[in-house]
Amino acid sequence: MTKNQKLLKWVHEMAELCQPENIHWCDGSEEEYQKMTQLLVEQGTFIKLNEKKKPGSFYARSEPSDVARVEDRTYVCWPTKEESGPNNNWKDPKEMKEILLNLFRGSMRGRTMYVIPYSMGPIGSEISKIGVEITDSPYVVVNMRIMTRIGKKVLEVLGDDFFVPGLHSVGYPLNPGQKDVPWPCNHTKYIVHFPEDKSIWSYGSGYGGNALLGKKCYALRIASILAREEGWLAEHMLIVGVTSPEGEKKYIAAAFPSASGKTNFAMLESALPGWKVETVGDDIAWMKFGSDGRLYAINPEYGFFGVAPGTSLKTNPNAILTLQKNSIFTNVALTEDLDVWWEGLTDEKPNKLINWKGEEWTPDKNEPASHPNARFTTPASQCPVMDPDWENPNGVPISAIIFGGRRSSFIPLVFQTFDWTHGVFTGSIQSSETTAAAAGEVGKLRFDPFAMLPFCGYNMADYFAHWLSFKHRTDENNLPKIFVVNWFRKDENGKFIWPGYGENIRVVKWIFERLNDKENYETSPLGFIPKFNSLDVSGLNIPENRLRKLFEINKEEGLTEYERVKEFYNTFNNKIPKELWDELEKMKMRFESM
Ligand code: SAT
Ligand code: MN
Repeated sequence: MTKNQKLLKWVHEMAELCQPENIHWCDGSEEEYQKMTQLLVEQGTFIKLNEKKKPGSFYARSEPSDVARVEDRTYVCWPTKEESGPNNNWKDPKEMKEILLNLFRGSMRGRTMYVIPYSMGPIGSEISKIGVEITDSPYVVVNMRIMTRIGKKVLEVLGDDFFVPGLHSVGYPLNPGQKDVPWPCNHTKYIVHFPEDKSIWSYGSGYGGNALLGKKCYALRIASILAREEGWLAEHMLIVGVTSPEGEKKYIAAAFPSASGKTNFAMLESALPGWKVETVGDDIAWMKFGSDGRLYAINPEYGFFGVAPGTSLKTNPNAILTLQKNSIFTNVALTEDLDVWWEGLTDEKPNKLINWKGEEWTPDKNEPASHPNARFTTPASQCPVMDPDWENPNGVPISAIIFGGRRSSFIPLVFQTFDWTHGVFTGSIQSSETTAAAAGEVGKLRFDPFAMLPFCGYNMADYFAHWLSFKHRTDENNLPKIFVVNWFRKDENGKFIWPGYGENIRVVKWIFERLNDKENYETSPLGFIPKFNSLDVSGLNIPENRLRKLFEINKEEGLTEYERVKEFYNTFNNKIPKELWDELEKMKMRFESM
């Protein structure tokens, strides 16, 4: 199994604490997966889907209160609150450990404790990192097997080295003879990170990023801490390879908040002939310097945990092709012939469904049949447009970074920032309207710098400084150029102006041309925007006044934004780097002289 003393000791101690009935070390084999999915079917957590429609696939419904990440229950416990920053919930680590020890004591009674060794990134790659998740949820095990590389091979590579320990319990112990429920969880939830020992403790939820600890907890929160220590970047970004009709290829990374179209962008089917997009990753990028001084990115994940509603052959055909088999669907709707359905999958709604709550549903019902944060878990290797280099252990060279948010107004369809410092400033003030990926209000504008607000494992002011420092780590010419996009701008009637999806390639094309120094821009107070007629809108039939509206930049809104940002920066107790304050003043002056 393993001779790693730290691992053996930790598993032993956690078993003493949680008191499971059995311990199972996951080997990651196909046979083990079969057994576990079978067990989940017997327990009522999984329904096996129609083998003809979705071979090897399963359907799960969560408890209606456990449907998304719980940001207000997520903590990063540095020794001081200052180190965690205003962007994280905080408690004194000793106090928090006490709380958790009490919750975890006996929390796995009557259950099996699974030990999942996993690798974020190709097993054995220099850039990859290893974690071990202990969980009492077989649902988590089978999802982790799709989302990360797990099992025996990981232990072999780990040897005696460092790993990130992550303890997870659904917090639903079983008394002798007590019947289990399909989705065990607990009303009390804690998702906690301890930077000092790089450990993760997650209690009470079985859903997504709360429970699959390799994803947000490790690959973003803990990894962002490691990245600062070691001089690299762990980011909430998709990665794509873009090839022009001339056969030139460039890689682009893009940060968007959760449930804002990263998976769609990552698998984009170009609406412009000759342009091709290939997928490296859809959610997380780890970027490190190569020997040539450029930034290279890997996707540390192995699968996609994508938002189902809105995904269709029209909006994202490659995702639909990916999820045809060996997939897990959570909180979508179930059809009469045991297939899955969600809002937007087909124009016509099925006559009869079982909704995500397990109730009969007909189209006249006034509520969606699937939960807005319903998800598919599906292997990346099944995606027909995976980039040939998606598992390259050295990563792919990044030429551009895009920041995107949901903004109904103010932010134009696309602009390029003036330089690295201005780009970092722009990332630091990125804002977006909230989505169903996190529990809480939807559609509320909030600052979400670098789309990392819920995922940065330390004070974001220090994170901004870390980003700024990259200018001094290499020649600035080696660094990716930084852009901003906004697909979500609305007209007076609240309708989206830009068609989005496959048409977004037009924006990518403009970015691509900018990277080749084409004179296709003009200067605005926000940055370089497309010169009129330089964005390829051939065949789109958007009237000129609507096109202009996509790029409208308003002085008053700019000055309001200035005040918003000032207030935001002031929440960081004088920690915001002076360079960013200077950028803010420069932005103000540009708007004033409009
Ligand atoms: O539940 S997850 O955290 O994996 C999805 C997301 O919020 O991006
Ligand atoms: Mn995400």
